[in-house]
Amino acid sequence: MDQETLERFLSDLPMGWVKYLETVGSTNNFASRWVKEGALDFSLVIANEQTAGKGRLGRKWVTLPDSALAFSLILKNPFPEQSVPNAFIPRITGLGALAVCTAIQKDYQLPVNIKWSNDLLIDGHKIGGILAEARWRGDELTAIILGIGINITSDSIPQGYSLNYPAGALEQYTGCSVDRLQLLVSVLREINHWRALLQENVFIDAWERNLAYKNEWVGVFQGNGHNDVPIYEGRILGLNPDGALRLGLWDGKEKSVYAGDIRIRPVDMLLK
Ligand code: BT5
Repeated sequence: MDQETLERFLSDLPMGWVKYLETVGSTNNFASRWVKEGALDFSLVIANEQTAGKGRLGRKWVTLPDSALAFSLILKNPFPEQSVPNAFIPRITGLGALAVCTAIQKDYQLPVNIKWSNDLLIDGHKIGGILAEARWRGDELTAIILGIGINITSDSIPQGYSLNYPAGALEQYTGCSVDRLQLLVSVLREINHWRALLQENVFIDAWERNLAYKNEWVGVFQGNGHNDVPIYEGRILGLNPDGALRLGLWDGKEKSVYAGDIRIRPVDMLLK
């Protein structure tokens, strides 16, 4: 990959600024500086390697060279309508996750799904993640940086590093090699498509249809991964319009969960 090839591949898309980097700390941090410099909507920074890739809550995202996709897209005025309740902002994480899902489903006919809220799974293995970061001026949402990492070849899977979930890579499931640029273009197309529908019910419906572990018993864990005790346990029912996860609890009540990590809770653990 290089700058010229990247620009050629993206020529049919409504791109703002576009930058290819051989190596960077974090593409999200690079994009954050761009926002301050006045970057245009749909500006993209992509890196072959990240040395300080970020997950949520200060966690690390590992991007090893030549083996993965790691990019950040700047969405200015992300919502089609001007004045948008803050409750809609989590939909941007859904936008990234849904776009990766639908791109991989269309291009490779693979059953990718979304482990709420931001993990991409194939066969129970995490092959990618989303990190959406909002930028504000006072009360005004100026931009959202949509960071996406996807493991492509098996070399992308971090070794000797304690992971919070079993990791996988796309090529382990495709049975053929994956062209990173082609996949990037597909994901950007899907983002462009779903973005126009962000405020519609059809968007939440599609996000919900692609949720992993629907109707299964799960635990919700909060904190940066060292907490063994779930704050809630229940059956995944679906999503609220604001992107919160709807859990059905033991007592028949329903709980909306706004943050946390999902893990499957074996029934014997639940009965303890
Ligand atoms: C995420 O966070 O999964 C968000 C990942 C977002 C990465 C993109 S890459 C482009 C952009 N620039 C950035 O700096 N970030 C974004 P979270 O759900 O908090 O998961 C983080 C956890 O995933 C870590 O604590 C590890 O356990 C695990 N992990 C790290 N690297 C991984 C990898 N390559 N494959 C699978 N799991 C990984």
